[in-house]
Amino acid sequence: MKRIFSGIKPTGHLTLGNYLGAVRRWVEVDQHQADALFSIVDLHALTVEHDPARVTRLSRQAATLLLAAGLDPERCTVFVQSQVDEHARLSYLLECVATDGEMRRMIQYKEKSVRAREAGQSVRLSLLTYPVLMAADILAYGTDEVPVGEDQTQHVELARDLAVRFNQRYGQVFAVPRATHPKVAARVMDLQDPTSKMGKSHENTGGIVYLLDDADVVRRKIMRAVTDSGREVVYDRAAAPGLANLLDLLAAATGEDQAGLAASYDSYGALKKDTAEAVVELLRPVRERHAEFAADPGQLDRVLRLGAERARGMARPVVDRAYRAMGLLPAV
Ligand code: AQP
Repeated sequence: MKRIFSGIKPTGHLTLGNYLGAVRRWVEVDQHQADALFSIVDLHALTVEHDPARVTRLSRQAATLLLAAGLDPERCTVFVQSQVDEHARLSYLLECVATDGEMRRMIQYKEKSVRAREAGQSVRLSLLTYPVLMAADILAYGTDEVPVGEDQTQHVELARDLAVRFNQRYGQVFAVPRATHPKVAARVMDLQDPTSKMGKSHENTGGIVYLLDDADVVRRKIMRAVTDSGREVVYDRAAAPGLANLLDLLAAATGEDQAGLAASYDSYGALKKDTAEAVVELLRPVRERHAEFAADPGQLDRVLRLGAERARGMARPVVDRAYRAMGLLPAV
């Protein structure tokens, strides 16, 4: 059976981008057709300045939201990355396969290191190396497919490169994974700045729809979305990115196609109103179920304990093989 791995980092409250780019597919498709693992990748949240108590809170909230969105622990493995030591064990080995130049070319490193310096903060070494940890997350499970939003393409490519290089040098240990993206809304843009991605850790929250936003807040954010200066409703990502983003959201929520939707509107206001209602309805069941799951924290603890046990059982043999292949003595 195909193996799928994907993760989400607790750097902020989950957004509509996370849902449409990743989580919805995990729920609707991936957990039904593969041996799938979904992880709260909390170690990745430590690569920039962080508040420990907040990371703890956000990790639990993210896990609760994954269950609320419909991940079924009977069908798939839901776990917290830091509870499975194999990720960190393998990461070091892969650091011995990756190169310094490869790391410095990563777009997210370039962007975030500039941001940290501008904020007067030092750049953590882990910000440079975390794509290797992400490769370890993926490769430790013999993963075939990694369902992610478009922003993660470069990181999955790195995981592929490291798997191929490792296998060539030390013998066949890793499956070579590939990224998969949703057909629609693979890159949801910020409603206030439709040229940049809607990201959960971004500071300006006015253009970000969070999964736990009240319905009225969602409506307000979408009604205030920055649109383009024309009058006609067209689907053109380059010339009219604000409209294209709204059409992507409406298409993702309704299952219709963007160009057809564009042709059926003659005003921006009507498009915004329908998009707002469609998104509110899309998120309503997730919010409602989140409240139910949040009322029973013991259940989450049980799911995560079982998930970590299962994940360890899958990762350990792969990582042990990698240790032996690199010449390290087996543990006695
Ligand atoms: N805007 C988005 N559109 C489509 N997919 C998205 N994803 C994230 N944002 C969008 C996908 O969600 C999964 C988990 O994302 P993440 O936790 O790695 O990143 P984030 O939500 O973007 O959080 P940050 O901290 O704000 O990240 P940075 O600043 O690193 O981008 C992934 O599959 C991702 O593709």
